[in-house]
Amino acid sequence: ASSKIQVEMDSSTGIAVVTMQSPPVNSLSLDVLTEFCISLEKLEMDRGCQGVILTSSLPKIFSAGLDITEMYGKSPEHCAEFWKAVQELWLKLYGSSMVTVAAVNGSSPAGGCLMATSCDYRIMADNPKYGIGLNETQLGIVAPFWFRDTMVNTVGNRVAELSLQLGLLYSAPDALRVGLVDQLVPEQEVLRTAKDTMAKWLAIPDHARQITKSMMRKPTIDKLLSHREADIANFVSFITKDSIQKSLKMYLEGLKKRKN
Ligand code: CO8
Repeated sequence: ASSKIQVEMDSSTGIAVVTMQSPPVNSLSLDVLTEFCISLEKLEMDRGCQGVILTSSLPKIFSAGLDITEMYGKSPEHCAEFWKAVQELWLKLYGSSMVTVAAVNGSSPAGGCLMATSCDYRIMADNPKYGIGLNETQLGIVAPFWFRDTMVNTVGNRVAELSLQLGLLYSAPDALRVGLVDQLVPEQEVLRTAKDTMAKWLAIPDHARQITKSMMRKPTIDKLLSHREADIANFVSFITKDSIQKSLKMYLEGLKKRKN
């Protein structure tokens, strides 16, 4: 299979650019999640790598989030395996000891937003057509507690509550206003700005920064680690319900219809 996650390591700067390249929309299938996890694991072990910039090769889309077809019409066993891979990627990214910067060069709904908010810093293209947020309720599904926690840790409880209940997708300017992203720059400058930002983060004594990051994030990570199996069981029983499968079907059909 051709690579869906491209890793470009610059050993002179210690920065790796990890590019999602899974057309048409960089949705996170089981294959993509697995490859992504392995790439992050390798970088984490690489002593020469201190920072990761996460971006997309697709114009207009950072990531469409989880691949809905992995959750629709699949066996409970498949759903469990898929969910375990989603957990694994989040644990690796949110818990990374490296500096992580999201170069959000397009729309980033649901799981895409989760990945961006799992990074230490977010730079987004200043295009109001690009949306970012946890829109799960709009699909009739419920973002799990660790999606919520990641959101709360980024924007605070009030904005997270509005955002999650209403399934809000924020335009880039609105995302900046509520603190969901840290900075907007013109589209062609997203990656360069991410590199400049990374250089500033890497100038901080790394050991102190790592311990501080861990102090901030460990309680959130430990919560999932201690409820991992229950979270999988909960996902599987929820997603395989007839009513939820029906919602997903309607949503998928809506996505397809929009085009014609
Ligand atoms: N999964 C699978 N297929 C997708 C997805 C997706 N997330 N998103 C888009 N596609 C498909 C479309 O159906 C379409 O397929 P086809 O070519 O066969 O018609 C193709 O990709 C291209 O999509 P669009 O034509 O819509 O492309 P656009 O460039 O017009 O728009 C967007 C791109 C903005 C990304 C748009 O596709 C979109 O909004 N997608 C849906 C995003 C979304 O809502 N994702 C939510 C996924 S759920 C999730 O991530 C967390 C779930 C937590 C589960 C908790 C349960 C307990």
